[in-house]
Amino acid sequence: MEKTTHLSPPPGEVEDAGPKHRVVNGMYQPYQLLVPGQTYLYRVANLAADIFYRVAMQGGFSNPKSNGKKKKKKCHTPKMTVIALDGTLLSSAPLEMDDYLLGPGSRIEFLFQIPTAPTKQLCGFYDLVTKDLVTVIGEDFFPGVTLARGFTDFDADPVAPLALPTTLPPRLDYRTMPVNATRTFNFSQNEDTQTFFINGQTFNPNVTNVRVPLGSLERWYIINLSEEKHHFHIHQGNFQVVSIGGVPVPFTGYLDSIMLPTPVEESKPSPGKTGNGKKGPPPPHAETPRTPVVVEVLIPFMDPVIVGKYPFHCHVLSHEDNGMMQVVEVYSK
Ligand SMILES: [Cu+2]
Repeated sequence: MEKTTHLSPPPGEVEDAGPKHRVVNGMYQPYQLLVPGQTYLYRVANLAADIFYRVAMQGGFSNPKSNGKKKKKKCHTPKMTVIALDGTLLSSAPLEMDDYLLGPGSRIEFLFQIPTAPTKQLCGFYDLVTKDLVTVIGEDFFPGVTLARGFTDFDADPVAPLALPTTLPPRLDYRTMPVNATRTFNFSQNEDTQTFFINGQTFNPNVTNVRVPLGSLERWYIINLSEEKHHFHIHQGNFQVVSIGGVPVPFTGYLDSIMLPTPVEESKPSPGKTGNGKKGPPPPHAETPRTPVVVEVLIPFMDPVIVGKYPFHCHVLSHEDNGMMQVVEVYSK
């Protein structure tokens, strides 16, 4: 943000529990003026300890010069052209996104281009926002808010829009390589004691949980057994997401953190049918079962600089600090 201001948060918005005001670069709703036709690169990092963002761009209000003369028309908000996630360029091509779930520690870099004529498509502002988000089934609800503002400078001379990139250097797809080991990690928690576990254990800095010979490619199945979102993060490198809930994920690049979805509520059994084809009572069931979602990743332990011990953990800090962390050691063969 080039031009910023400090604004007092509106009174009455501070909650005792839950997220407080979201600040960007330490400021509440900083703003900048945006030139029609100009391309902007936004680098957004979630540096919060324990909240999630669903970031998006959102435009509003058509040309204010038409105020009072015509009805406001819906203006056009371009998509985010994402070029990097978690500090790493995507593979082969940018991705166009409407929004992106940014867990603690996650980063996104995207290009955003302000439209030019026809003026009716220009918005009066293009804000960086976070959309409504639920992180605990039935509980923690983070309402959407504006994070940073961008006001269209209608007095500026428009610039000719640059052509946005359509290609990026290709990256290695690890699915083409042999896997040396497969491991499973269950993330769970005890609601009563607010203790958090990986494979039933809390963090012990004196224990090395995983030992990996340098040069290995490992397949990790990471499973969230609790009713709260967790956010897996590993130090010293990144990984490729292969599937989520058994559904293959196309290769678009690497991450170093990923949200672990809460178990999926299975669809309720459909009402049984009686012999005459009419709906009968539903089949008996005690509780609606939930199926854990398996997140499958491939992790390369190949760079000699990572030899040594380092952690992987949930990036929600209150979870990590209350047990949800383990130590991996990469050793030279
Ligand atoms: Cu967590």
